[in-house]
Amino acid sequence: MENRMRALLSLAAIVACALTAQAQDDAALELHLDFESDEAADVSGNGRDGAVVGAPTVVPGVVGDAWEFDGGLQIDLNDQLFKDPDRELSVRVWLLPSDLDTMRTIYDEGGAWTGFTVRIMDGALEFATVCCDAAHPPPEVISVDYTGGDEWAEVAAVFGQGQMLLYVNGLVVGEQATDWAELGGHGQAAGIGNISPGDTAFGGGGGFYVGLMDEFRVYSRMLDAEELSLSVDPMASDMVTMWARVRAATTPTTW
Ligand SMILES: [Ca+2]
Ligand SMILES: [Ca+2]
Repeated sequence: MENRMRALLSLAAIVACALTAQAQDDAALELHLDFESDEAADVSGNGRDGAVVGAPTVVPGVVGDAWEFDGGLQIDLNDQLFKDPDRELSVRVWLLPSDLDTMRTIYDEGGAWTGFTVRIMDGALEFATVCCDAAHPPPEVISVDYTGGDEWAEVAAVFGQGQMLLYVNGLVVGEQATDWAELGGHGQAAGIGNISPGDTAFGGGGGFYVGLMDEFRVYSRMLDAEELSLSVDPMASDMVTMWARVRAATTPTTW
């Protein structure tokens, strides 16, 4: 029995190592704020540290620590990446909002000509993209009821190939086709917890997010449901994925 427990622990360690290696090897991971200190340090390896406006409170989170956003806190992301065209763009973040009323901006990149914005609006979780016209064309919007509840949830907004998808805990909660295949370059960079300067993909301004936030990541590719489900139910799904990889690597032809 003891041996079996030891073997299981070893296996868990192998899976954890494989996942860590996989995450670090993801060339499309452009930004990762883990909120382990009171600085918006980018731990993706790309050096895109954010500029903190306000004073975060560091609290226990989903992975290590998280930040409490008090309604006067935001992170400005000024790297050129956040102004460049986006053929594919995904953001994922763990949220535990404490205020779902009015407008609570989670992520805003670009603006009302060309942009990508995720927010809470009067009890709904909303995701908008717009492109690429100075006449401010109508955005494409996904809006779903969001109760928030008392538990952390991982929200992901995915854009690419003329498609938008909104996920909560690895499940698609909204889908929308777009007329634009990509988001063009934009003068406004990005912000977390409120808008980047100017306006949003929804067309108007923004508002401060209130509540907890952890593990904010930006990718230059479309995340899929399977990988998003891993962080919600890691052992179950990872074991399947892990075994599939092992078998694929060790089995020369068919099985
Ligand atoms: Ca963390
Ligand atoms: Ca903006």
